[in-house]
Amino acid sequence: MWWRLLAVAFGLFVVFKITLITYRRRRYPEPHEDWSVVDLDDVSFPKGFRWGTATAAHQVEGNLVNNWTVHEAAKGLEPSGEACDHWRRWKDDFQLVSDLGLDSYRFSVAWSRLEPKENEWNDEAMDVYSAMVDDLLARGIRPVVTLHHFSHPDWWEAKGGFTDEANLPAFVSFCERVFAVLSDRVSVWVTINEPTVFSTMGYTLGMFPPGRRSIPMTLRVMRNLLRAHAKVYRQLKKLNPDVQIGVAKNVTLFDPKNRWSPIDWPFARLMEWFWNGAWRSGIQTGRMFFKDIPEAKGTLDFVGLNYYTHVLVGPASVSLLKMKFPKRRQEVSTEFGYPMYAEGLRRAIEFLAPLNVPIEITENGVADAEDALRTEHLRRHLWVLSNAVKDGHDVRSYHHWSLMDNFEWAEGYTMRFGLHRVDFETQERTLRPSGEVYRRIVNEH
Ligand code: IFM
Repeated sequence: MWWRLLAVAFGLFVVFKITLITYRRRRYPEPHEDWSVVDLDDVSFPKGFRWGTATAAHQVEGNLVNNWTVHEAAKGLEPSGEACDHWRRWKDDFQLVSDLGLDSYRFSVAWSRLEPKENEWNDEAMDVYSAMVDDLLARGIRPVVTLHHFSHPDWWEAKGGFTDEANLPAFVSFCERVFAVLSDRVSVWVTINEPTVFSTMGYTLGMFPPGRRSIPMTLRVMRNLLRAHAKVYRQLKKLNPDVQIGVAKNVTLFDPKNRWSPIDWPFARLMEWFWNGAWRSGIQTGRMFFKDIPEAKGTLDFVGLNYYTHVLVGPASVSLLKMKFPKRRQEVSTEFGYPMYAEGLRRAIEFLAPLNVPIEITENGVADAEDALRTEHLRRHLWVLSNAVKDGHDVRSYHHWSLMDNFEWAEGYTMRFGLHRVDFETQERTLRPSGEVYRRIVNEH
């Protein structure tokens, strides 16, 4: 008798799981194109669509002293050092942007350069950023300024950085200072680059400064980043309501490693919520990780999308913690290890759409020293983007990461994301064939 009951219970369990998985597969599809039949030339973009490229201060400027340089030394990482020597070569680099025919350039300002010691301001450095803005505008290039892109002064880090809400006013006043000088000419601002990457890499995985591994601290930093964004947004809008202010959100998609597994599904959904959903609902509802942050509600004029990949997860594969990236059979691994999954760009756009603000693609690119994959990567992503725009998604720009090879954080100079190859011995920049392809596409559209 008992075995009959057991068989019935098992049967019911199997039916239940199959129903659940079927439902989830429908609700969270993971599309894959047959790229061999896609016409990648079939792209079009509306008039006014902006084409750009992006960099960040610590990755290109060189000779900075900040939380990152301290971390590089403490962990024995490759030092950022001179980087691309962009602080001296920026005019020539902007010529490269012009030569590509671009009309938008996203860069960040280095807080550690502008306020090397607490309350001691370097006005000469501010003049240089101001001259950069003038130069870009004279070239017909829209400057997009990021206020925090992973790096900040070491004196601020020593006080706890984003772990302590009491530190936020110092960040806000730095932002106000930059804004006071540049906002008459800069109309698009990114407060914080990739808040989830910053907090997870620095406080869960310990690969970014300050190299901690603590989930409670990660959550605290995530909330404080949202608070910081909200405070900066509200303060800057008071000073000049005409500018557009947003965040550059890294939308990494999480899919179950085994799509048949009833365990991998909830794991993927949990990761997705942690990485993407909590942030989006923080902006929508003013609540993040069970805490009220009412000032965050509605603080976006646009949302920046940094899209790179999807990550296949399940509890059995602690792939994320080991930074190992499984891929689907039909996918290609990029040099960074994660798969090329251009179809995910559409999903990332759809994820951000409920925020009801225009989307700017603030980053998309691939590490590819030999330039073997970049052209295909670029063309596939632009094809997906073109379809999303044709279908009515309000995406206004595309910024390729990056203008040139640069300091790729914990990976040092090993990961080459540039449209231009940089010889770090001579600082010579050479346009890669994929850069030429980008130039052609930009000029055709
Ligand atoms: O280089 C980084 C950038 O600083 C932030 N987004 C991802 C890029 C490539 O890893």
